[in-house]
Amino acid sequence: MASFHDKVVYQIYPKSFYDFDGDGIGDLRGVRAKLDYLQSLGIDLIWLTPFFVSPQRDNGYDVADYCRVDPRFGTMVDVEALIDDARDRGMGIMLDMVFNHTSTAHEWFQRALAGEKKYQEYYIFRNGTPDTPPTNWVSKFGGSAWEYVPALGKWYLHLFDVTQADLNWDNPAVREELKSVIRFWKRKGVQGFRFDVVNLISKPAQFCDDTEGDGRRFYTDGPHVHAYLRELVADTGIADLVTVGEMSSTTIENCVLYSNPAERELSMCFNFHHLKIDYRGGDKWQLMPPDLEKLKRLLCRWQTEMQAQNGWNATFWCNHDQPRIVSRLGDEGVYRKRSAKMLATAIHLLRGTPYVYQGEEIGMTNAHYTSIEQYADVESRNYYRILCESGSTPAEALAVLAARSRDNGRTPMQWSDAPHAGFSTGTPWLAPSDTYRTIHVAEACADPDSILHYYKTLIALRKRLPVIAEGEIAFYGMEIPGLLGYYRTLGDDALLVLCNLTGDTLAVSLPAEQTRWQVLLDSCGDAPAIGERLTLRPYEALVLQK
Ligand code: TEU
Repeated sequence: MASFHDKVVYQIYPKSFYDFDGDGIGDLRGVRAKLDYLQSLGIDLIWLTPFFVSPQRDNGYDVADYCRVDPRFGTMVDVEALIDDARDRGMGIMLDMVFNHTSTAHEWFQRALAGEKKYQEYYIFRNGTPDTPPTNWVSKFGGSAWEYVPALGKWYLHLFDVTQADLNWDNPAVREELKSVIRFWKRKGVQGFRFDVVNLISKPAQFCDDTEGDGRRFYTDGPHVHAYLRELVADTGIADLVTVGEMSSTTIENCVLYSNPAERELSMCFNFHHLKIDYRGGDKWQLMPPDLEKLKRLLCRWQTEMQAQNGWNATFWCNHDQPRIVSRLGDEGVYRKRSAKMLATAIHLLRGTPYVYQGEEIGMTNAHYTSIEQYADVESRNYYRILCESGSTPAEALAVLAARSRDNGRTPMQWSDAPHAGFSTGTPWLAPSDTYRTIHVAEACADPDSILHYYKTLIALRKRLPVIAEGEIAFYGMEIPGLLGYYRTLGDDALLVLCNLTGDTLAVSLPAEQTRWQVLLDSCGDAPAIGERLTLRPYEALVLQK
């Protein structure tokens, strides 16, 4: 049994988790202060998004020094204490390695700008004139993916913000530098690594215009990505740690290679296809109601094909880049609790390692901001301008941000109904969601029927029933609109998971044998009458056990 199949990972965005020193920015001591809470959830690993020295233009995903702690978040002593305290409670720390790019404030880039050839070769510079970028590629955050440096007469590539310069992985010296970073943190005792957009690290030998798209087809799952990952893992000795790659616009074929143990790359992959089901024409900035049947088809394909080829998925709905799942696929109103529990069931019982993102376990909602000044995210601010310039009214652009902004997932963790949601005694760097007076951890701890307690149940079940961690998956009732159904089986053990993804009742027919199975779990608290004709209530998840 692979060591990570029965694990559950909890993701923390330290900036928004808990502010210990009261400056409005969450910090490492804040995380330490909440370790008992995390332990009570039953999780195994804590993934911390970057807290390294950074200008914070992209909230730490613009790293200026991989081996130093940004003073906003604390000190190295705080990290070491956090690793120790977590270990004492049976939890490991997983760090976020942003190796596709560095901040332009990184010493390497600064030395490149100062003319040092060695460091220019750390990045992707191309000679040129100010009027013509080397290619027509588009940055993920809007605008050209190239920036001109007049003093050098060169352009540099940045797939993300202009202050996030892409590293040149074809240069062995770069790969050695990054291995040193891994070794440094491994020595501190971390238990795992998450690799940011790691399938974008290998760029093509020739750069040419993309006449069909934004350029991604040339660098996504690029030519040497598998070789580079194998080398990184082998040379740093992290094959036994838990490693997860964030894969942008990837394919199943590639994710099998990234995560099949025989390939010696990573433990598992995040992919985002199931979260693009409400992008009109594939465009995040064009709203559309979620296409639930497409969601089912995607989950079914990824689950069954990864299983067939011995790949392993990281399963998730939420992270710091995504709007909140109850707001997106569930219900913010009367069915909030029930829909959050149904969505949790759907994810936790799939084949893969589930990730819980801070606040998801209490059913936190979107931010509900109403003015552009409330947003902090560089992507949101860029796209607000782009949308307005391309004909949207400010009200229309704000409606898009309200649904799509990454800040929806970054509002302060709601600990209590105290001012600023109990997150900070200072003024939070980002305003809490307007829902914090009713949705918070203190309330969830006190309510035995809360979403929080349901998450604890799901996490505990994974430890108790090997069929969840190790069983096979097969989908059920794909033809029934609105039903996400699947079997999990391991030897004589079996589960049938039935999720009503809709806000309407749903009629489901069951095979005679399954009508005799026991009810293991129900997101409504009580179970419906089990028979060959079964009616699921709005957003009900029902789990039957053989
Ligand atoms: O995200 C990668 C990424 O592609 C996301 O930006 C995603 O495309 C976007 O949210 C959807 O619109 C990772 C990090 O998770 C993100 O926070 C960073 O901004 C990005 O890499 C750059 O490091």
